[in-house]
Amino acid sequence: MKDALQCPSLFKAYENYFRIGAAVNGRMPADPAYDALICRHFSSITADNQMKPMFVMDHKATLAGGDPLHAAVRFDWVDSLLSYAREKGIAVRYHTLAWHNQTPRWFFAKDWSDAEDAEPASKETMLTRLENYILDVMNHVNTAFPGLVYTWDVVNEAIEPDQGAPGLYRTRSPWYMACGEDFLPAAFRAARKGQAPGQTLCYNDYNAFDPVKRDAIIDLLKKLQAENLVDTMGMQGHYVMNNMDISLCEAASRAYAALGLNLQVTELDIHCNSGSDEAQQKLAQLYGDYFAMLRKLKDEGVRIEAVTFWGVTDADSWLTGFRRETSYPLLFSREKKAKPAYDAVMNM
Ligand code: 9MR
Repeated sequence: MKDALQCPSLFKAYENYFRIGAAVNGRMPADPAYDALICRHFSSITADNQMKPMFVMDHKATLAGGDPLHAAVRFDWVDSLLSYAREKGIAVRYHTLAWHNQTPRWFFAKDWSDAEDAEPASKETMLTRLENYILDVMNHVNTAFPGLVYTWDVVNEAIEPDQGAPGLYRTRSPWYMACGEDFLPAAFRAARKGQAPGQTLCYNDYNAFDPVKRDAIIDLLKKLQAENLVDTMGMQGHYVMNNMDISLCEAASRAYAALGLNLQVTELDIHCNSGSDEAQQKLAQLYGDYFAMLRKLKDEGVRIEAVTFWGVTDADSWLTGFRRETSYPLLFSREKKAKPAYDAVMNM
């Protein structure tokens, strides 16, 4: 395998199709090898964690502020990555504004208490807090870093068929528990107010290829579209090599595009639990077929804005922890070599 820094640029190869992005963590910008790899191969970055609510909402300052409707925010984590992106001329997709996970529980408490049994805030309070938070983040980012962010994950992972509520909403989300489904249009309305020209507003979810979940997401998207609140469907794309079905990915992509929405693949990886030649060849075949499908859709006029890998090399992948076995899911190896999957994606 060739050193990834000796290989032709991924994003340049895809310049006529869509942006090619990667999720990056807070340590990568200061690591010369990662910096070089990111700049060579990616034209978009997403923070894997540090732009999520738990890294932005400031409990101490919120308590000190004493305003029951307005959480205090801090932007040191956000700004450090945005500064890096600006310096390197790389566009940013902002992940994420409203999510059930990685949002502090005190944000949902009446008096901002962090106690497990704290009294929850009312629906009205939560809808106001949501709007305030979204506008604080968007106004800050768009003022301090104009033109850098091209898309916002406004709501992440609100549909969950296993939890079975009408519309198949994720009922155990603190957002759903506080506001029912009304938090979704409220978040997008706030984001419409905060967005800068040229930015798209995205609904983002995993297993978006699954027909049951896909249809529930489509119902949601239609409701949002009735108020012109959403521009882009973000299909995360956390796949598993042994059961990935590209025809379902294609069918779902077409169904979302048929609504008139833009499309993004936002968190691409394909779990593969072996680094053997055979397994990595199989992974390469899947990646090749998947990208051929995406290029075909783009050629047919589907507006694919970006395809983002969830990590730069196999060493950065969340999958090894999540699956409790070593995963080899991306295009670049732990040794920063270009894998057969890289060649397959470049073979166009
Ligand atoms: O990659 C992220 C990992 O470091 C965090 O521990 C995890 C916490 O939930 O979130 C991971 O990123 C997730 C993303 O924000 C939303 N979609 C699923 C991703 C993988 O879990």
